Amino acid sequence: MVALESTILAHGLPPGRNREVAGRLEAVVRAAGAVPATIAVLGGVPVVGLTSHELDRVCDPANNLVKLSRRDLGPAYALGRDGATTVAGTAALADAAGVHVFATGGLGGVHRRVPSAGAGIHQSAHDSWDVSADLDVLATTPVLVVCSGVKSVLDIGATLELLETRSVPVLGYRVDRFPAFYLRESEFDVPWRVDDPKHVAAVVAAHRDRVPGRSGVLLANPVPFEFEMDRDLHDRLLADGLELLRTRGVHGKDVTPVLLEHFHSASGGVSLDTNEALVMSNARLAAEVAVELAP
Ligand code: PSU
Ligand code: MN
Repeated sequence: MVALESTILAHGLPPGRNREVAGRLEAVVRAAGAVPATIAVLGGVPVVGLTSHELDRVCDPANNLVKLSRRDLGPAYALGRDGATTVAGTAALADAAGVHVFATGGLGGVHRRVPSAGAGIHQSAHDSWDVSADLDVLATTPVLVVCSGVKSVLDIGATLELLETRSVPVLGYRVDRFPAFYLRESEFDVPWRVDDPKHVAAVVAAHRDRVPGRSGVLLANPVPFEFEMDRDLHDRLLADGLELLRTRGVHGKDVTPVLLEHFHSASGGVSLDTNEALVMSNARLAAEVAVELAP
């Protein structure tokens, strides 16, 4: 089985497109011989393996789904809410349901410096404490997360340092450099390179069965060549996006959705094609590994 998250659907992609991608993700997992399970909370009940009807509900903006990290699950259950689970929320529910392979777009991480109101004063995660719970969940939950690295809107170096501190193995799929979501490469090397799903499965099994602790594994799969964003366009959008956060005073759980929406609208949809291509590629690879891991 392959778990799929719902925040990317409800808060990461625009209405309409989100439902198409949801269907295509499930299809690509099935085509590779695995069973997809998209995860969300509906009416206060965690659902692992949404039906087509339930996917419609998650993707319809009229339903105003809450973004649910792991810490938000209890309140959402008790208050009977509909919510889309982030990597952190999804990984926790997948593990509880016995699903240990999970595909997403980009993992959350340590946020980077945002110039703040006072000239010359900078705010980084060091001051804001904005570090995604995705990292903590990956450090404590035995799931394989397949993603295209972390979003380039984050401090990639700091995120990799934290993954090392928390004992999460980081694998690059057929690459030597850690990918940066919209871009195939960041300036950072991957600690380990693997070149086929069999080897990924072997690493996951060894980590799970022979290494003490309960951390997950991160498999970084770069966006397919033909869908990588132009680096200059990317850098421009990022600079404008960070400025937007500052002028609008965006913080907390809204940072990631606002930045992604800025990329999508300011690039005239180019970043959407990139985002869809990378998450599809991750779902396919996750399914290939899940098949190798199946007894
Ligand atoms: N990858 C995507 N689109 C997304 C996300 C990841 O291609 O919308 C979401 C994931 O759900 C991830 C979340 O867990 O962004 C990170 O949010 P935050 O930085 O608030 O933890
Ligand atoms: Mn955050």
